[in-house]
Amino acid sequence: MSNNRTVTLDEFIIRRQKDFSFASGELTGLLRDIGVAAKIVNREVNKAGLLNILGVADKSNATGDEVQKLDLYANQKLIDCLKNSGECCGIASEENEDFIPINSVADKSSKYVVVFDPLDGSSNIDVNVSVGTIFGIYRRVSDANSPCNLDDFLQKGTKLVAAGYVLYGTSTLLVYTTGRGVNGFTLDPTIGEFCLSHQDIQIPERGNYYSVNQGYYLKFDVEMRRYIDYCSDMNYRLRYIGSMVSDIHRILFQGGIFLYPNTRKYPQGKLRLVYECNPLSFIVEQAGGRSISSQLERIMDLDVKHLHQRATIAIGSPAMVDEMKAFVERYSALPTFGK
Ligand code: P6P
Repeated sequence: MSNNRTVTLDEFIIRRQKDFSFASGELTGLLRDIGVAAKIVNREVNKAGLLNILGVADKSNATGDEVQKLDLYANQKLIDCLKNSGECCGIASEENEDFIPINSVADKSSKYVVVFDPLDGSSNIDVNVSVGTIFGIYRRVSDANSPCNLDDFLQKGTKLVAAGYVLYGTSTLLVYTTGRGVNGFTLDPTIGEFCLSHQDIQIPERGNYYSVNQGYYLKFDVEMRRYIDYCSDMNYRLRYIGSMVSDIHRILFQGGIFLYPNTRKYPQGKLRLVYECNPLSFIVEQAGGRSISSQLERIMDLDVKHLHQRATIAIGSPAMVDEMKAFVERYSALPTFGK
């Protein structure tokens, strides 16, 4: 692909499909539909302050978080785009308690299901801090001639066929993988197209950033507190804006480690495994990074028991996640005095 010619997301996806003769084009269609939904959400995110879609929608979502109006808008747009495409047979969203079966369009039974967090970090919306959409795509495991079922969504991260995020920041970026590397596309508002801007993204081996909610320091387990002390001793810089997509995006591009360990309030961790941790772990691993839980298990190997399951996570540069793992193993092996 020539270096200076504009390559749109659509063109890139179609070209990549040609690499796989057996590709039916469904995944291509699905990725393109998500790109369309992202453009629609972006349009509203960018003018949210001008419309009456700021503020809390006096609702709470499947996991009890207050829902911002833009959350609901983004959720509905993604559902509408995916419903109309006929490219997927079911959806699971952070905003919906249960999964949503999608009837086949023109009797074409789709083989994919989509999981997403329509607007992650939404508590930042009212203060104009960047937010993001996270998605993952699985091949269905249920009978192709029947509606999708819960098993289609409770698959390990290792079964993802594609994952991505859209970051609505100073510019709007869509980053995705289909298991053959990670590529980033910046929305050019003058032509309304996502254009290839970051080809074959590789996470730095290590970086100078660590990203954790330092406010919970005293609520972390002692070995995690000692590791965070170590990050400070190493003069890593703390960067945390409370928007997982934004915090991890920085680390994907500049290196570092993002941590959301277990706390007293969230003994299983706060972040959701299905539509936050697994898709972002697939992307970071495809870019050469690592993603494990505070219990040092690979995130993408974790059993998925329910849609809104929470997980602890340490994700980022390989050398730094390996360092954290070794640190916690060493500390946990010490006698229990002083815990
Ligand atoms: P805390 C946003 O609500 C979110 O789900 C993630 O985007 C973010 O990383 C995390 O929660 C922030 O949580 O407890 O630090 O405010």
